[in-house]
Amino acid sequence: MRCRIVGAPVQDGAGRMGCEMGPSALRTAGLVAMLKELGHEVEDLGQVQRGDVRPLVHGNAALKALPEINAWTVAIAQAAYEASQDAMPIFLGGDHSISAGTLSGVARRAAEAKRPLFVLWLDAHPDFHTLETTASGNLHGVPLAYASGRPGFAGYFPDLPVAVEPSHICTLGLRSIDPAERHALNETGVTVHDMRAIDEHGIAPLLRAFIERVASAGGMLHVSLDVDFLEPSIAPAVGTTVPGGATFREAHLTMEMLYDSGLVTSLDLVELNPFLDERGRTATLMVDLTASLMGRRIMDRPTRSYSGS
Ligand code: DIR
Ligand code: MN
Ligand code: MN
Ligand code: MN
Repeated sequence: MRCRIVGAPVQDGAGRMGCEMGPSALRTAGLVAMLKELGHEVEDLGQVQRGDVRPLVHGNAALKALPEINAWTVAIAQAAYEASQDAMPIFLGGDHSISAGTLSGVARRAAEAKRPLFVLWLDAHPDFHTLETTASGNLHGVPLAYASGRPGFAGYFPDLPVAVEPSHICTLGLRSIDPAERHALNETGVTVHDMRAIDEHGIAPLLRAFIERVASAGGMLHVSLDVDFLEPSIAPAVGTTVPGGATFREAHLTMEMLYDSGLVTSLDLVELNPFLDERGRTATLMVDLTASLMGRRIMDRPTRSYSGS
């Protein structure tokens, strides 16, 4: 497969500094060499450059860095659209606000290809706040709401070329949801598998059911992997750790099943804050998980190929 690496060194969407070093840490942990070892053709496009910031004032006084995130989203959406032409883009965050741009760009690409876009959101949080409902004001808490066309972003975030259908979104690993997000998730019909569902059923049947839906719809699949999806004891380098996350094997199994599906057309690796790490162990784990998503196997398994690319 042809992969394009796109660095998006955004930190203004998180509550603290450090995520701008995320792309460097993922590259230092050997991302490009790993992809080449697995037989992929890799092009590293370097870092997205943020465009000009214009003043923006919103009624929610808690919002942080709205003009900056608006400008980043414009630039990342365009970069994502371009990088997804005849290749699988891998976006290196940066905090999760980058996904406002990556989803916008890949949704535009999918619409042009006349294929439905599905999104797998691997995260402790749903990031489903609007600009009105976020209490922290950290804009890494809004990208999924923006990309799925929830109201209230017009004039503050760039106009979405095409929204992701909420019924095509599956969140997996949730364990920290604010009341407004819980309400909106129930209303919009996003598929929600919280940690309790994973405990009760196991991760495999939940993920398999979603993969089957994507396959039968002939969909493209964007995977957005937030470091805090993982249990903090194995992935400490994230600003918003929440106990009780996916284990090492649950996370690798998720990635291995996604590889076997042949459906993944784009990937975000987000929220890595190398400043909080011990010797790069979280960056290394994120690269190893990407390896499982891109074909590293323990023993061989049958794979299917649905995607045209
Ligand atoms: C919380 C935390 N829901 C917020 N969100 C985080 O600030 O809106 N997202 N940490 O990644
Ligand atoms: Mn997130
Ligand atoms: Mn999160
Ligand atoms: Mn559908």
